[in-house]
Amino acid sequence: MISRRSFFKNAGVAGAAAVGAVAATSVSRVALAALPEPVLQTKSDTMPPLLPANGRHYNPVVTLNGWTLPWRMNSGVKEFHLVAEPVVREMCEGFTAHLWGYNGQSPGPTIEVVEGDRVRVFVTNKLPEHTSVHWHGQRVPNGMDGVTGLNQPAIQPGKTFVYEFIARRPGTFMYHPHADEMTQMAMGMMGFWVTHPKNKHPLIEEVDRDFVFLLNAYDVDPGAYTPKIMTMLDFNLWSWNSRIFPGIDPLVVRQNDKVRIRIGNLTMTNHPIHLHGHEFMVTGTDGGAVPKSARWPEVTTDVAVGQMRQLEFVATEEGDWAFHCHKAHHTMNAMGHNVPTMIGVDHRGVAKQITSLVPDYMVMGERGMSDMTEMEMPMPDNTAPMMTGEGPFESVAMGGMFSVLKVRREQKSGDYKDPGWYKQPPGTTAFEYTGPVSEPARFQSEGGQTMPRAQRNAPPVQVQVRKPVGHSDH
Ligand SMILES: [Cu+2]
Repeated sequence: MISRRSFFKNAGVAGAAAVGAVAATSVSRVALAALPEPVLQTKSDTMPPLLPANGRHYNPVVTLNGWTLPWRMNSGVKEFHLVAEPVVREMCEGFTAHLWGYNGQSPGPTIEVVEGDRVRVFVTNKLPEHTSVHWHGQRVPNGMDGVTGLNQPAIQPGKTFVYEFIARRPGTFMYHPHADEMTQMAMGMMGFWVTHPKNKHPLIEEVDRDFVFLLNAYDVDPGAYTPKIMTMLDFNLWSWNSRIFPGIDPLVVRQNDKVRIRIGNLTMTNHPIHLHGHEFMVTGTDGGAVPKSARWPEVTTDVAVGQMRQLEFVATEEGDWAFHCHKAHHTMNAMGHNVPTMIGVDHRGVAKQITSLVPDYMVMGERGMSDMTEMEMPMPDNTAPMMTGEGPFESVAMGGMFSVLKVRREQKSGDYKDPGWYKQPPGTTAFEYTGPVSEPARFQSEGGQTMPRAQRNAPPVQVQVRKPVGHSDH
């Protein structure tokens, strides 16, 4: 974490408390005299929870591959400074995207406050176009809701605006622009907001670990750096906090910890989020805590567009448990979607002829797509591998919205360090059967009855030639 000390040299005495009482219902003009210096983040690592240095105490959240924005207290007001700006985000090792975000990263930093806090957020616009910030889900005065044109004039490039309100409702929220949203959200402008309850809350339980992340999606051509902003549905990178597997950190917990995971969706489609090894309850949404009588157990919960979900469970089962979006295309990277299905097609001869015309043509998927994990194919620089991630046995063959919940008995409370792969107790791993196998008659033709071996005099198989990693619009 670094701060740019000289950033607001001319704006006043950074760090010095402004004097004067804050009016209860309006933005204090005094506040404008001294901006808190912006804190920037240069890394895409998961930062340890930020314990509140002042103000009311709470149990902080952990932002997956992200961080929480420090604040300063100014006459009882929590002051934050967001800087909307172009950022360089490493989405996984070997693949970097040029995005827009806040304070050096996309998504922006998580903002954590306590119910009843008076909050003042300075927003400086360093983008080439106007912006605004909407505080999704929160009860704010109408003029603080951030819809450009409706609630406020836009924040022009180079300008700083002040948002001020009381965090009235505890819960799980997010922030994002309400100005040229199609561009600004496709470029990665968004962040998480958590308002912790002031007192013991009947529906908000205390947990040992509280993870947060946003679902986002990008369309970056292989070899390119900047997302295509006109894409509506056919994105090729499905990410959590602008990271793609194997770039997404594991969620590390101690066995029997009570765990909460808060997820918000700012993509253009829904994501059924699935946890292995445990059942969870959806205990809350961006609309608030779910009444206990309305909760039911799930292992997958759909997070629709513009929605947020809070999952809670006790991590009783030791191991490395997959945690991912259940849409199969969302656990792959840099996919072109106009590739014909080749399963069952033996095109050894055809491929040879094509290769003489298209030298780097690759026969793809005649035994399914998992060959893609080991294939060395010509790819432009700065391209995310399609399916990858080394596991303890072999490649996990995943990308995109995939991570691992690591439950360990020996993990110390409050320790988020990756413990490495789980050592399965002897005799508890699936193994190969080596005894005799009886063969039913229908096994005798290749592929069973539905996919018989090519008949004689059959018309020749048509093979469409496509490069594997290309991506085209429809
Ligand atoms: Cu998904």
